Amino acid sequence: MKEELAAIVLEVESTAPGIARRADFEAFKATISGPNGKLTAVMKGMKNVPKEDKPAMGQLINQAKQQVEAYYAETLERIEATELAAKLGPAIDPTLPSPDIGPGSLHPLTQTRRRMEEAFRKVGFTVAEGPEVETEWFCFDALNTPEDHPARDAQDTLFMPADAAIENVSKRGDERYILRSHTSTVQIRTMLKEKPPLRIISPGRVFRRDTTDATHSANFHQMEGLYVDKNVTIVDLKAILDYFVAEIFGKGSEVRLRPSFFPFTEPSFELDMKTPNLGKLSNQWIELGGCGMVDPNVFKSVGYDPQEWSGYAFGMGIERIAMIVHGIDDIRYFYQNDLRFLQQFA
Ligand code: FA5
Repeated sequence: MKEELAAIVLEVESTAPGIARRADFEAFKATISGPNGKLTAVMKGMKNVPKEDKPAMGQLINQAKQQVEAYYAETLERIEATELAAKLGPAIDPTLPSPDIGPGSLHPLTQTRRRMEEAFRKVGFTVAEGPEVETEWFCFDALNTPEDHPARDAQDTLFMPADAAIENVSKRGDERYILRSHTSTVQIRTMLKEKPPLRIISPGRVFRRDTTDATHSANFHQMEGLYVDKNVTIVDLKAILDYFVAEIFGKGSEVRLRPSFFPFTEPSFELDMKTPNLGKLSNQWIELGGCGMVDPNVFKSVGYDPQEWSGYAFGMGIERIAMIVHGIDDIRYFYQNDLRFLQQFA
């Protein structure tokens, strides 16, 4: 029996690697392990083995069975891999377009940002950029925001680790790096680089430790605006906001300027809009942005003479505007990358 078992294992070992088709494999397997197979016959012969030899023989049979089954598994795996390759055809070309997904389109936030940019470009504004990692000086000090202002609290602003080294973001002193909490930093970076008069907008991503809800996200987008010239007044600010609202939402949209406070503008306002039909946010005043006349201290921090220059600034939430334009009642849809949502804007 011992020799028989060794011969069976040898037969499987030498035959299995040469089998290429599943049917041939099944047929060969039947000659060994099927009801009339050679291994089955040896197993059946156990009943004739003397009682005292049974344990040793049983062990030998088990060993042979395990070896044979390992060859079966190896053979089957190889056959299945060949079958799969035949089904897939020649090697996949990753540069070919996917057959299932149609052409992409711009994200609704990008579309809204571009519409906003277009409206401001028409009246002479150019786009300025600034870094998303900022320093406390650009985000707060230069914007007349005192040391004890709540915005400087770690509860509201995301601070980088104390030893972070961001080589391409200039520092004024040894202040800490932060993720910018508003795009007003670009006002400062632009005024330090350029001489007045100025007329810029700056769209970009901002970060806050805000709790997410239907109208708030911890990571959203703003569009900053800054106009610096001689004799700029609130009338100019009101005129640009009215123009912008009419361009984006159409004439007759209901907006209001609500007195507010920002350290970097005086006086300051919030621009609110009465939402049209907007699901669970219908017919409510929703805040689009903050604005006001540039505070003389901001001009001083960038070396502009506040006696000579005046200006207005504003900062609007791009998500809020996209929500009203498209009738979206929850800001979270913008970040879920759900194709069913995104395809509506294709
Ligand atoms: C500011 O960030 C000021 N820098 C705006 C400003 C610029 C005022 C220039 C004066 C002059 P505020 O924190 O209110 O202000 O944010 C401005 C707008 O961003 C809000 O009106 C709102 O539309 C949007 N916004 C604020 N927080 C969130 C948030 N968590 N999620 C989505 N949008 C937000």
